[in-house]
Amino acid sequence: MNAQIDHNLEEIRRFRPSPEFAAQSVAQESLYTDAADDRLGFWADRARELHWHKPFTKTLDWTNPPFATWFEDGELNVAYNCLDRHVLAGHGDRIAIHWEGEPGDSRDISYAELTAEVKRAANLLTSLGIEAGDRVAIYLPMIPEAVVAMLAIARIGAVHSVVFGGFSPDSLHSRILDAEAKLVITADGGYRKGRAFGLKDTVDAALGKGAPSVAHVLVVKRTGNDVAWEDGRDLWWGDEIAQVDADHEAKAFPAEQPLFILYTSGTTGKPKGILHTSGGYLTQAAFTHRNVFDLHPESDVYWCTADVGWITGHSYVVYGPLANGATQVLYEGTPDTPHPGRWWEIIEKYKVSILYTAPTAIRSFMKVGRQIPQKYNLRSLRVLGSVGEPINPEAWIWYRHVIGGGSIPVVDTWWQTETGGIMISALPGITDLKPGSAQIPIPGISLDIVTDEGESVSGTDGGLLVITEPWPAMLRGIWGDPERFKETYWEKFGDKYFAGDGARRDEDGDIWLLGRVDDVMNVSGHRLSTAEIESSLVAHDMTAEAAVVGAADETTGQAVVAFVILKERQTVSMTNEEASEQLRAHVARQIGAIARPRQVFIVNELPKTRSGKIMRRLLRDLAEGREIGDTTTLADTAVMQSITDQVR
Ligand code: 6R9
Repeated sequence: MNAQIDHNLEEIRRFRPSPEFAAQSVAQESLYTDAADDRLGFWADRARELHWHKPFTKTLDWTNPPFATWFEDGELNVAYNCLDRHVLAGHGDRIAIHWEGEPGDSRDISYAELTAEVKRAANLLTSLGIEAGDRVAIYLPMIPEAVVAMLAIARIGAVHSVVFGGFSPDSLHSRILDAEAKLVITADGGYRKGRAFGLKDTVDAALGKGAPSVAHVLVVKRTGNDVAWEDGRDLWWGDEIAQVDADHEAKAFPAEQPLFILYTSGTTGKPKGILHTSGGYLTQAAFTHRNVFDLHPESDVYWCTADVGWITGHSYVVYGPLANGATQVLYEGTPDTPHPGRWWEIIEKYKVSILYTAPTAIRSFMKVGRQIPQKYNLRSLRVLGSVGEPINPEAWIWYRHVIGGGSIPVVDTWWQTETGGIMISALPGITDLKPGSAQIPIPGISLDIVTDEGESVSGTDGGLLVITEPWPAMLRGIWGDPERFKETYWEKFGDKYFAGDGARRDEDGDIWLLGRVDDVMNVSGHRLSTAEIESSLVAHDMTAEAAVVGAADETTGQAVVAFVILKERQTVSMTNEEASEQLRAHVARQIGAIARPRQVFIVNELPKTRSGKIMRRLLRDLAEGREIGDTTTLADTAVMQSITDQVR
């Protein structure tokens, strides 16, 4: 266990909900008792809070594990639940989205307006030949059209695959191919750090590598920069949407209709297409969003800072908040553009009351200092949330005090792309909060911490986090690869879902997450696979061999550190610094800027076991400046000394 985690575990502060907060709390203690008495009945009741075109009679079918179905014989329309339902209930004038562009342009969109736009977009998709079950790739910046596109696809029973706008042509290409997308929705560009960046050009490059399934590319005009155009294939979103009918009736689809695929890094190089379906997913997204954030839709202004390219953007920007009729902020750009107080300015402008963000962002604000947020009026805030990686107690306390004014709840939420919705979190208004701990499973979720052999650990021992019962928003599989689904999550323990995280309980039974136990890194809350970056490095002409580790980093949680052996002929023509710089740029180009290694060390050897496995644990020791651990299983024990000499 590393020093930081040891430090976390000594944390003993507790914060009881204030009586005023508890008195108005959405969540009630009875949620826990109801779920404990009748878990499936509890989830069925939550599902019935949605609108069903055809009510379900069956809750869970787990007769063919690990393939679950929830509410199987029911029928609903996900977009109807997020839009029409609120308009019909008389909330059409309520703002759904306060959109803020990075350059300072903004748009307020009511539920009635959002519904109207989604209806048109649904008609447009249909006119382009998209049918229920077809896959559509979305490669957009954080603009309202991203939300409109997702909901329009859902409305016609098609399946979206959102690819984060920072991914490279190669990454986009492999995702389009894997899902056999028929259509790509993109923009001419977007704004980031004060500059317009191209998106359509990346789509062109991706499709240039061959993508026979793609018939059309719909392009939203955002930045107005020049784009190449392929007649017949490329269409302007604005032109097309003006020509279609404004009316669209939401048809019912089965509860298990696929809703989206979202790719995430695994332990091998190839990203996994995580598949989510409709009824169970929406049930858990809506329930957790309402209760974990204490959402009062008539008065709150909610802001989740995640990009729609990540699962947090799916469940807690699009589906959870809109299913609950929330008013939310959507922001296009970076936190420090055009000035370091941009986020706080947005909170003041829209009177944001609930903020959901990541520890990496909080730590970077801590570095800049409290004098920046202190210039703004943040008194509208009443709930703060954290997601993506463990939040260290110092950051938790800073968040509560500097951003939250010292007395409002901070909830740390543990979950994954695969879980679809929040699984572990305090409920503000009920739980005594403990900085650094994600605390307890939400009502209706059953989990455990087990040894490598699958036995429950005793007391406060560390172990592996498993989910012991199926849950509504669970992934239904890996797109096109049922075997990999079984192998990755179920083979290890048979009937329990293996999350890939280490965890332990403290004396109170609260859960502390201890980080990934596999070769997946967590950089600024984004999952990256060591294998994927290694294969990118090795794909470069000058690389002979590469090993990648995630090293603890004060700001980003973990950082990518690479150790590379160059091919013989290269070493003469270039300095190590030049080679290292080229390789960093190469990875950023191939995978995306998020994967760019913090450091690339050029070395002559890598530490390997007799069976030839690279011992990344030793490289991590080195990258984190620790004394090198046990080297006795190395084939050549002198290797670490020689690498250390080259690196330090
Ligand atoms: C939602 C999301 C999932 C992995 C997960 C874990 C880490 C997420 C966390 C956390 C500690 C938290 N993680 N939230 N670790 N405390 N509150 O981040 O999904 O991108 O799939 O990542 O992130 O390691 O296994 P995803």
